[in-house]
Parts: sequence; structure tokens; C-alpha cells
Amino acid sequence: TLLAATAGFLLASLPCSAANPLDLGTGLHTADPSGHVWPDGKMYLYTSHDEECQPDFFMKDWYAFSSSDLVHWQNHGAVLSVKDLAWADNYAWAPDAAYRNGKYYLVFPAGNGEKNRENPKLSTKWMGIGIAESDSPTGPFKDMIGGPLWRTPYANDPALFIDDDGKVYLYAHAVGADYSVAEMADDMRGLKAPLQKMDMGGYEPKMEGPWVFKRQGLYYFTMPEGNRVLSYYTARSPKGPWTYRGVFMDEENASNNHHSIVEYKGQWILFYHRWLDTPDSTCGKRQRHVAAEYLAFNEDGSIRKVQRTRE
Ligand code: FUB
Repeated sequence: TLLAATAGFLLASLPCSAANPLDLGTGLHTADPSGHVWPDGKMYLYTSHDEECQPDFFMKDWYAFSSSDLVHWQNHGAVLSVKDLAWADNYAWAPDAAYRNGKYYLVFPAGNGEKNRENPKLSTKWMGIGIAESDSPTGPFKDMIGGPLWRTPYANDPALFIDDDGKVYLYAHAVGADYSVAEMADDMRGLKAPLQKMDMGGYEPKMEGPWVFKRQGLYYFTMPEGNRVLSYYTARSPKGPWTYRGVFMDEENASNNHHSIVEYKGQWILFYHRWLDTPDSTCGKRQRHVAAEYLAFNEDGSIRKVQRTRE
């Protein structure tokens, strides 16, 4: 299985049994994992945090974890909380992170539960994307601009991608403007130009949680299609035009998924979350747990279908 094999592959002296979902801390429910390998060579995971039996994804803070072997994880605690924000008090949903010029950045969605101000017909609450920075990968992160990067459209699930030329791209699930991208300003405090719609080759299912990576010169735009199955597009540029390539992880338990994909010591890893029965749950409901699997590619760059494993 992934984690046992990873332990053996990376550090033969470490024990070869490990849990999947990952052991990130007893009783702690985490979701929406964003994996990054920073200059110290460790894998860092930035996650959202489910309160026990929370209603309607009321979520309050973001966590960081690190590991050298993907088996033993250190919990660095909450690295940012909606308590630290002047403009939001709820919906601490899926974050992402980036490292640039010695600084660590956290992009995050947050909201205040109000109806969408610009479009009151939308029955959804309002959410925006914020950005925070820190000198350390484990925070604490500080809100850089004291507000969201933009107000309209409503947006969540941001993802940052830094290309080989140093340009930083921000992707997000933006209602009515899905499949959009913007280049971040050099100081990371705003966008160089407003969100721009990408050419998705004529196929645009509902999505959340975009994640972009590059492998052998090919760009991959991956997402939970319909909020459920993980699927992907490829392109020769970070802004597309994109070609749909199919599903690489099926739906489980009729529940949402959210993922990230990162190369670590020559091995591609998929982080995602599962909704699993949780015996000690006080509301008897499934809770979310962060898990990981190996990701493999075919000769033509296509992603092989991934099965979930339990250790
Ligand atoms: O965790 C809250 C939301 O659920 C995320 O932002 C979505 O991607 C889904 O995982």
C-alpha cells in the first residue's frame, strides 16, 4: 500500500506499517489537503479543519502538518483562524500555499455568512479569497491585505501554481466564472489582471477545488468534477486551452472530495479526503479524514485510475 511502501522506499529503517487515512492527530478531523515540498525537503500539508458534527461546513481555522516519510506527521496546529481576519468569521474552507522569495503564502476562502451582496438572488452565502504570509512554513500566517482579493464573483477553493519562469497563477472555484485563472501580482497582494476565463475544449462540468501541476512540460488541471469524482485536463500552457482527459478517482459515499498532487522523492502522491464512519462521532455521522495514494502515469501522460487503500 502507499504508506507502507513509501516508508520502505524512503527510509528502510522506519516501520513499514502506517495508517491511511493519515494519522494527523487523534480526534482531529481534517479535509481539503494541499501538499507541498518546501526547501527543507519535508512534505507540508495545509488542511481545513472540521469541527465535530459542524453544521453546513461552518469551519474556523486552517492547520499545517509536516513529514519526512509520509508516515509520521507532525501537527503544527492552527496556522490561521477566521478570528485573525477583519472581513470574515466563518467558512474556513480549502486552502492552498506557495513558497516564493523566502516567504510562505497561504491562500484561503472565508466568508461571513451573508447572502451574496452583488447578486441577492443567489441563495448562497458570500465567500472570498484571502492571502496571508509568514516567514515560516508553519505560520503563524498574517492576512496581507485585510480583505478578499476580489468581492465578485463569490469564490472558494483557491489554488496557486508557480511556473518554471516564476509566474504565479491563481485558480479558484468562482461561481459563474469557473475555469478561470489570474496571474498574481509580483508582491502577491493582488491580481495583475482580473480573472480570465479559460478555454476548456467545450466540456465544463460543475467543479470545485482546482489543482494545477506540471509534469514533463505538460500542465494538468485537476478537479473534483461535480464536486465528487477527480478528473483532469491537460494543456501546453498554464492558461490552456485545455483538453479533457477523464476521471482518475471515483466517487465514494456520495460525498465531496478535494485533493492535491505533488511529487516527492521521485514519486507522485495524491492527497485527498474520505468521508468515513467514525465510531466516536457524537452525531453518528461520517467525518472527513485526509488520505494519500500513489499516482501513476502512462507513457502518453495520462493519469492511471487510483483506488483507495486503507494502509
Ligand atoms: O471543506 C469545505 C468545502 O468542501 C471545500 O472548500 C470543498 O472543496 C469541499 O471539500
